[in-house]
Amino acid sequence: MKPRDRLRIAMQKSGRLTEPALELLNRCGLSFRQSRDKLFCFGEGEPVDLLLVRDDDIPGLIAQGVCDLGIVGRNVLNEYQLTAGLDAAPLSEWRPLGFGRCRLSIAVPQELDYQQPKQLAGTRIATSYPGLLGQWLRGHGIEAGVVTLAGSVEIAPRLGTADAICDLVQSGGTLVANQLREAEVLLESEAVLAGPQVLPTDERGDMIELLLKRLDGVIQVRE
Ligand code: PRT
Ligand code: ZN
Repeated sequence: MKPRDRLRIAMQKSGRLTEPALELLNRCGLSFRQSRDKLFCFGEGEPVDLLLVRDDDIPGLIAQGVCDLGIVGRNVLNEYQLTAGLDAAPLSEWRPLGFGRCRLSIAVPQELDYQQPKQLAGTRIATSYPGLLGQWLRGHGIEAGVVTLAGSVEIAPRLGTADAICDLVQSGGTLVANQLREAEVLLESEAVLAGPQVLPTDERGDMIELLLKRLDGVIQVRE
């Protein structure tokens, strides 16, 4: 790959994390001009550009070295680490960013008298997070069917394609609307700054260190 002298950060193009991520970068003193196709934002002062993509693509872009850093949910980062395979470059969570908070939870039908994980044995659980769910099930010694769905996970029990779900929960409103209730929390998530485990040794590494310093200042003020 061609060496780059500008830092490139991947972030969500359009979704829950877009606005707070841009605001945070602005508060770190970075400003951008968007390209016409809205896929790229050129850094105006500092040599830092943004690549605007689907959140699910962010860990892979960092692992491939297409981007140096990414702003992504811990849920997406951890799922990638568990499912990307051994060849993929390992990534690190460099900083928690304090927005996009939610949890990855198992939810069961409201009428089920849920008491303990053991009750999930032999059930089918629908999820978009087969890696994280599989890890939790193994950790609890539970054998259950994992039904991987790309979206609309919460309606699977009503459709009869699953007995329970494992999905992101924030207010809990979606669960209530689907007659489900939270049974187990697998992961507390928020947006994080993700990057390679080892920083590049060129100017980009220096730029990352500077960015981390500014980020720590901004986060400290906010807390
Ligand atoms: O297009 P792209 O793939 O980039 O977007 P996306 O649709 O995959 O992502 P998006 O914008 O929905 O979410 C981006 C990230 O925001 C997630 O990966 C999480 O890290 C974080 N986040 C925070 C959430 C939520 N809160 C959230 N509530 N992501 C999704 N939800 C959904 C959840 O899946 C469920 O359908 O909202 C519903 C539950 O919300 P409550 O409030 O009803 O409990
Ligand atoms: Zn996504």
